[in-house]
Formats: sequence, C-alpha cells, structure tokens
Amino acid sequence: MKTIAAQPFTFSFAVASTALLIIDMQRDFIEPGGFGATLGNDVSLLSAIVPTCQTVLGAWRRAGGLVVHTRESHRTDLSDCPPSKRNRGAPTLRIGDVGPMGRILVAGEPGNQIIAELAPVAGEIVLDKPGKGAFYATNLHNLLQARGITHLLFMGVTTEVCVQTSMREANDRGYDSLLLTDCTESYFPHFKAATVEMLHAQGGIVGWTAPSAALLDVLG
Ligand code: C5J
Repeated sequence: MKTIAAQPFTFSFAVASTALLIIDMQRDFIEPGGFGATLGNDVSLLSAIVPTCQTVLGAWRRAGGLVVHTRESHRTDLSDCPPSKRNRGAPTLRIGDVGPMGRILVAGEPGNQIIAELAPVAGEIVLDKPGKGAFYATNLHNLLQARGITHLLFMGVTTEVCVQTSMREANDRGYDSLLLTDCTESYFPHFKAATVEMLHAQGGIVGWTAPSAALLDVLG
C-alpha cells in the first residue's frame, strides 16, 4: 500500500488496484480550433498543465499502473449527441461541424485525438464517451471491475465539467477517487478552485485531492 498526503486526509492505495483516469486531454479542448475554442474559451489555460500531466503519466507507467484515456466523442451520424447538447449556446461551430481540426467532437477526426504529448501506448485503454461523465453510456465500470480496480487517480479537463462529473459517477459506483490538482484545469480558474474544494469537503464527500508531487513522492 502507498499513502499520500491529501485533502481532507491521507489517501491509501495499491498500484495494482488503481487506475489513472485521464479525462478528455484531446485536441478539441486544448488546441485552437476545437470545441473549447468554438465556445469562446482561452485554450492556453488548459495547455499549461500538459508538462505536469506528462510527468505523472511517465511515473505511473513506470510503476506499472493501469491507464485509461477518455475522449468526449460522438458517432459520425451524431446519433449519440442529443439535440439539446448540439444546439446549446451560440458557438462559432457546433458539434459535428467542420472546423480546422475536422468535425468538432466527432470520433476519428484529428481534433478528437489525445494530444501528442499524452498519446496512449499499447495496453492502455482509450474510451470514447458521449457525455460529460466517463461512466455514462460506456463500459468503463465493467472494464475496471474486470481488472480489480477499486481506486482512481484523476487528471484532465475540464475540472468542473467532465472531471467532476466522472468523479461523482465513480463515487456512486464505490470507487475511492483522488484528483491531482495541478493536472486538471478549467477555462474558468474560479470554477476549478471551487470544484477542488467541494470534492473533498464534508470529509471527502466525493473524494480526495492532492498535488501531483504528493503522488510522485510515493511512486519514487
Ligand atoms: C466540456 C469536458 N467542458 N471535457 N467537456 O464540455 O469537460
């Protein structure tokens, strides 16, 4: 067992029964011309965490832990994209429209790929999810159960949307989850701060939070 300094109290886990869940570190959110940018956001806020995510991913791979990458991704016919999601707001390009990196948030398009710096390697799970939560309309729970996973380490974007939703889903399914606070980001820094606080409030009502240094310390 490994124990790391975390909020609201220490988090103990075994690498063999823990997965690193990397939420939606895809070009659509992190590079100009994708979904995040069409909604009017400054995507450079998100790219700032990439080097820290790379360090954690490297250490986790060396430790032999399971890695799961998710992508927010819709079928080419958009049959898994509810009109309410496609029509929401006033983006410059909607889900399924053709942008500089191909069709926005559509499977197989260049913009839908995980950024090169965190590209999946053989043996890692890549999960396409049509919703905010990684467990919604996916087989993630079965994949984790089949591998004996009980604990999850979260990183990725955006903190208050897909990361938080996935952590809450994980909590309801019985996983102990920890968010690596410097490996997640929001287009709205105050939303990130509030999310980190609410996740570990009330005795860890959703889970734990810790900076990546706390994890790296115990991985060696
Ligand atoms: C959003 C996400 N923000 N991955 N998706 O729409 O957080």
